[in-house]
Amino acid sequence: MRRSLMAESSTPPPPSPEQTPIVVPENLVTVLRTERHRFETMGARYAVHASRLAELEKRLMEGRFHLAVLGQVKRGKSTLLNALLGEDILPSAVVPLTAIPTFIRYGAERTLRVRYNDSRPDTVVEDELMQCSEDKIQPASHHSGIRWLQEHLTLYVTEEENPENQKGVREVEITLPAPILRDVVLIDTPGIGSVYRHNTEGTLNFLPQCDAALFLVSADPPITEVEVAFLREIKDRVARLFFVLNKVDYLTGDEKETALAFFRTVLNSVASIDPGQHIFAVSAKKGLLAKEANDTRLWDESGLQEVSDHLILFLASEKNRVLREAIGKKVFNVFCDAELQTHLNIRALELPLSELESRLSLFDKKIAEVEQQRLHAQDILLGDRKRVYDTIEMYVKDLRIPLKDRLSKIAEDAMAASPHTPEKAAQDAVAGTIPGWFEHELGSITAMADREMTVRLREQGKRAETLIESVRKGAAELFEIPYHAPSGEEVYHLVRKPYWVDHEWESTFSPVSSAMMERLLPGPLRQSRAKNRMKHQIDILVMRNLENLRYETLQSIDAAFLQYSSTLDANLRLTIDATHGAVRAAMERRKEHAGETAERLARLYQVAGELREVLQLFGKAG
Ligand SMILES: Nc1nc2c(ncn2[C@@H]2O[C@H](COP(=O)(O)OP(=O)(O)O)[C@@H](O)[C@H]2O)c(=O)[nH]1
Ligand SMILES: [Mg+2]
Repeated sequence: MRRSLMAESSTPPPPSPEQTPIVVPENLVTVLRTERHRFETMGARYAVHASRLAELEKRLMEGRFHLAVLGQVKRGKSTLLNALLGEDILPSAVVPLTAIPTFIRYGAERTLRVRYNDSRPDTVVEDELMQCSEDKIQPASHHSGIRWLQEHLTLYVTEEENPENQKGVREVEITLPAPILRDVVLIDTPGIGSVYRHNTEGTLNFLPQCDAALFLVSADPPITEVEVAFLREIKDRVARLFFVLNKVDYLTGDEKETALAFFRTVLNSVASIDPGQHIFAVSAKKGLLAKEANDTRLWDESGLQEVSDHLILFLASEKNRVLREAIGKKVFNVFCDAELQTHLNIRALELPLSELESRLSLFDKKIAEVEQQRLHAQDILLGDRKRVYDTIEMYVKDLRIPLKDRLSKIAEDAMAASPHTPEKAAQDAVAGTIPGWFEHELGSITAMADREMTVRLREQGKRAETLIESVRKGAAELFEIPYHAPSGEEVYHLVRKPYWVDHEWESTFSPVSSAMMERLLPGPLRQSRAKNRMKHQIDILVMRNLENLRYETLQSIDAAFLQYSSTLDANLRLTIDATHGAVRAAMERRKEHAGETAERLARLYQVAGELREVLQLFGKAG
């Protein structure tokens, strides 16, 4: 499975009227890390909370805003990224490979990771030079460290060092300690408008997975037709577009204004795009020089400050905020669970034994009911999956006839145009059409599957959250514990890490047995045989490729459903374990080691106090 769909729920229950919303602390990552370490020292019962926090931290990092930089080759994409990063790390003035994006993420160290198309393990390169000199970074070693990483990168992403991607690279990821990466994952993409239509389609399918894209043209030459055609295609596929006119250092002040106005006009009139405030004129080259020379005047001149301010402002106000809020709520839930568990533990040590036993048996009943409801929810989910499946199957089935007709028409036209080599001409025409057509369909079908799943999984998320909540609430009521219901409006999203897919669609006819006898046939008969043969070949190609399309899509739907339902199940289990499991375990232990009870109680009170403080960080007095 190459395309990864990942669903996640973050659906707290509906807020009750007396609830005040939580405040996600500014330093969420620090809180996450500190508390995770604390849970790790608190014994086996708190290990699960530690691992939930670790998981959330990972998601917070992975879920960061993805910004792709697009444009034709040589417009200055890599130079612009280098300038924003403040390091000359991406190779510039090279021919990039058509299907390999470079992801640039935050990391304390400079590293390079290469992922392959097959199951080969990733190649990981760590910048030893930088690491061993970390305590005393000298300019010389700093620069050689960067160059060293750039040289390695060149080995994988350039046509020159890796012609036609012989190394089978799927994507490259580098990590750097550049400040801008704290908010965003930057993606250097190969150039658009290549001669191969399906490579452009690859870019188009990649875009919906990104949160925004920055489209770069250069002042010299002005925007081209290929760029305009590409803009028309992308404008509805990416959530937010920024426009940058690069290389304005070639122009005088007046010329720059004229070029910018021209860019605006073209966007408006030819591509029907109103760039509004999201358009800039820069010199990436100056920007990079400025960063390297630490020259603030030159940096201002380069125009890049405006771009980075604009990006950061935008990032701060949209997805990152939503993600932080969603993760913040989950983190808050972990603390609520830990607190509930601690209080339940205290009650299990304080209540008279007989009382404890009778309440626990009521709790057993409650859990049995929840178990029933869980099974019911799973049935609903299976039904949902089937409905999404059916939609896809139907869609793919309906593609067959029109596609066959279209390819036949293309083949017939080609045959008519080349009477001397009709079969070869038909074959080439069909082969030239298939990859682009299927990449495009894959894009549409994936978008459709995403929409279908989002609706259904959202409902499922609500059901699961209600169940979890009923366990927590049931426990709190049974054992008379003050209780924080996690607050906040529902947040649900289908999370997908951008993924560049370079499919292999079958596009050539299978070899025809050399028809020696056929040459003896009269002309018209020969032609009609050739035509039939071609129709048959088209049938086969359509069938096989549609089957691949169908299989690929259903696989990713399956993976998403499986991932989603196992996450929900795991969450419910964790809650049951943190409540019912905790009380039962505490009771057993109390019976076996009556002597330790006082000491354990003291420790639990201390933990409860600590957790109260953490909950206060979220604006909850407890
Ligand atoms: N004059 C000038 N040249 C630039 C500027 N930005 C990039 N270049 C040059 O344009 C060429 C292509 O740049 P590169 O970043 O590799 O473009 P990419 O193919 O879009 O990644 C290189 O020779 C750069 O030095 C700029 O702002 N001004
Ligand atoms: Mg480049």
